[in-house]
This record gives sequence, structure tokens and C-alpha cells, in this order.
Amino acid sequence: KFDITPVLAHFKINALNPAFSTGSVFGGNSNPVTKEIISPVDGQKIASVNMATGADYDAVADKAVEASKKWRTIPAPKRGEIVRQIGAALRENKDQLGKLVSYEMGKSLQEGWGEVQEMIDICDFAVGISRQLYGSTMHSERPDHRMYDQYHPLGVVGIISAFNFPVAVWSWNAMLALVCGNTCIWKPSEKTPLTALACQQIIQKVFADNKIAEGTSCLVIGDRQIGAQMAADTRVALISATGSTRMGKEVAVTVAKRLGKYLLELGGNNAVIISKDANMDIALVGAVFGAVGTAGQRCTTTRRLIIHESIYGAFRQKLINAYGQIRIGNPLDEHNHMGPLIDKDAVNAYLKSIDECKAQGGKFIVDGGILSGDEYASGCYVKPCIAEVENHYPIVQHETFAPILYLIKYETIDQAIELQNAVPQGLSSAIITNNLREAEQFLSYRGSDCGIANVNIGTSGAEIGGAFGGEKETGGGRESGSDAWKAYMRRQTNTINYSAQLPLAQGIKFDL
Ligand code: UN1
Repeated sequence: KFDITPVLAHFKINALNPAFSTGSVFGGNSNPVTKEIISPVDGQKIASVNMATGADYDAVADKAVEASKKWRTIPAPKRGEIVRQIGAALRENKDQLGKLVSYEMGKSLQEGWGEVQEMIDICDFAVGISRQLYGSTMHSERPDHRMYDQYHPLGVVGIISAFNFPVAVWSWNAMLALVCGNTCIWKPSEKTPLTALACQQIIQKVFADNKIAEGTSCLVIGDRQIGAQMAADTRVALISATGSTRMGKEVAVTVAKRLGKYLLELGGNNAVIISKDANMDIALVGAVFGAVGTAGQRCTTTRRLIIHESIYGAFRQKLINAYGQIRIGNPLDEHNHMGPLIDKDAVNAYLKSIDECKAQGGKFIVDGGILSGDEYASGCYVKPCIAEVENHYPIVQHETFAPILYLIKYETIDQAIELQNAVPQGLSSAIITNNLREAEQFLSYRGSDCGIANVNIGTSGAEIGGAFGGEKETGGGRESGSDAWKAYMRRQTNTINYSAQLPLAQGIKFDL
């Protein structure tokens, strides 16, 4: 049995006297409403947290605005130095934070540590970026004129994150936003506030040691009303939201009404095409990790396998055998591959999807269901399952955040790509093939329509160095690597005339 007490003590999270702390900003306790945080691992209450009120949020946002006026005066590479220290602090806390992620959210400890590693990696990346916030220079059409563009901070960035990557996705946004000169307000999922409080403890010390103003990186634990309030708040220049397509559409409409900026990272319905020329070992491990990793609760989870008809039967059998080997149980036991779903609502959604799949014609070749017994007492452990389906079934078109894998057969590569693209979402995609022509077609303009397209790698587990995000109902935003930092800055075009004349552009004459 895993004892979380020392980990909570390490992060000064007091389960008996439930802490609500927005870290460096304020200890708003004005709301008597608390939320119990129950671990899906063993059903134990970990702590309860006070939820922020609208007034609490307002106070935080004021602080963040005030702090942004100071933070932006610190040169970008010096801001990078603070982020470097955050990365160092995360390295020191990797073990404990990984355990808390695993216990509060339910993902395997390997994945909990992996998530903290993503945070460390993005810190390193952001430090480098802090010296590379490049604009371009242009040649002016006018003599003795200089033109260039430069990037300025936006002000305050609001970050709404989901339970499934409770800390990493925040850090992708926050670390870039910070080096870009913005202050941040983080509203984590109300299902996973404790990992957020732990992160706040970690960064708060770094900010305090460096005498950085309060409010530079804020945390508000609240329900969706708080998220809606933040989306409507004109003080928040950019809302970066990760979560369901339903949530993203609401955020987009609210932010668009005030013509604010938004960055959305929403649902995926990711497929792997398995060619007859695939390396079967790569295909199998990639598909199974993609489907059952994080118990099917990644936005990059493999939900569909599109398999060539000539290998369909053999691969189907390999999958059935592999699913027989998956060890489900306490995710803090490193022996296990798969932990629980986040909560009972998620279990019900999983069961409902299985029923719908059957009703729509799906045939289960590996059955699902809830696991019972002592080890599964939280009621959140389910069996990963596999169904043979057709791509157009409504349930297959929908992102069910659970370990349900759909198998689809194809004949030609054109057909496989068409099937892969024929869903409303467009996040991640993959082809397993040693056939160069297929691989290149998959990556071409007439190939995958997703933001992420991989060859001989599964759909999940992207590195932080690439831009992360997708098209269509995935929301169109890009976070993390490459030039995703540009979303956190405003571009300004500057033209300087160092002649003694005033020549007008386009050759227009205007003499007085
Ligand atoms: C998410 O599920 O919201 O690519 C993010 C991956 C991880 C991030 C997933 N690096 O699977």
C-alpha cells in the first residue's frame, strides 16, 4: 500500500487543515465551498481544497496585471535565468512530484515521472528561447529607411489545463509565457489541484529567492465558472486552454467576443495506419502503448488502428495476446502498465461508450468492464478493450477518454489516409511502414490532416521540441516547441526614416 503522507508533507499540503493557497498571490479563503480530492488509485481522500470565488479570481488578476509591469522590464535572458532555476528545482522534486501526479491522477509512475521530465525539458527549451525571441528585418522600398519587426510581451496569460497532464501542459505554456515577458494565471483542472499546489510551492521559492514580484505566476483553484470568468476578462490577453472540444468552443466564443487571443489544444481521435510493410514489433508496441498508456486518457491516445487487410487477422491476434499481458493495478507499483481512470464519471462514460459501440454494430474482440476486488476498490479500474468497427459509427467519430481501441480494415493507402482523416478531430496520426512511398504520401499535402504526423512511431508521447497541437476540432493552436513561443507575444512592425526627406510608400506624391 502506498503512503502519500510524506509526499504531501514534502509539498506542505496539509490534508487535515485543507490548504487553499494561490501560492505567491494570496491565501484566499473567502469561499466556504471546499472540494474533496479523492485518489482514483485507492479511493482515499487526499485533501480538500477551498474553491476560489469570483472575487478571489479578481484579486489574483489584479496582482497579475501589476506584476506584469515589473516582469516585462527584466531582460528576456534574465527571465530565462529564473526559468532555468525553476527547471533545477523541478529536477530536485522530480521523484516526489511524479508520485503525487501518479497518486492524484492515476497514471503509471513511469508516466508521472515522464510528465515531470517534460516540465524539466520545456524549462531548458524556454531558457534557450529566451535568447532567441527573434524578429525579422526587411528591406524598405524607401531610401534610408529601416524596417524590422519585434516581439513584445502580451501582458497576462491565462492557462486552463486538464486533469490528464495536470502539470506538464501548464509548464509548456507557463515557461514560454514567462520568458516572453508575461505573467500567468493558472486554472488547473478541479480534479487535480494538489499537483498544481505542489508546483506552486516549487516555483514560489524560486521567485522569492530572486525577489520577483508577487503575482508573476498565479494559481487559482476553481470550477468552470472561474474559467469562464477568466475567458471573459479583458485583463487577460491570451487564454491558452487544454481540454475537451466542448470546453474549447465555449472558451473560443467568449474570448472572440472581446477579440482576445486564444490558443486551443482540444480533443484528438488519433489513428495509426499499419501497412502490410510495417515492422510488426514496432506496430504492436506503438499501438498498445498508445491505446492503454495513461489508461487511454491522453489527447494523443491511439483510438483507431487502420490495418491493411492482408495482415489484419495476424495483427488482430497479436493484439489480443498483448492485451492479455497488460497488468492493471496500482499505478505506483512499477510492475503495472495501467492504472485507473480519473473518477467514476469517467468509468460511466467508458461503459456508455462500450454500449453505444455495440448498439452501432461494433464487435468486441477484447471485452471491457470494471475490475473488482481489493486492489480495485476505488471503482475506477477498467479493462482496456478492442472492438472491430466501421469508421463512420458515431461513437468512433467521438473522442471517448478511455482505453477503447477501434480496429478498421483497409485495402489501399489512399483509402487508409481517407479513413484516418475522416473524423472531426485532427491532433495526432501515425503510419507504421517501411515503404518510402507510403510514408511520404502520408506526410504530404494529400496525407494526414493532423497537426502531428509520425512515421514508425505511435501517436502519443510527443517530444517537447516540436510544436504540439492539431487542426479541425482540435482547435488549431500550437504549444511547446518550435516557434510556438510567438503565440505568447505581440508583433510590432517598425519603420525608421533616417533620411532628411519624407518619401511616401507606394510612390505617392503629397506636396505642401
Ligand atoms: C495531452 O494529452 O494533453 O504527446 C498532452 C504526448 C504527451 C503530451 C500529451 N507529450 O502524449
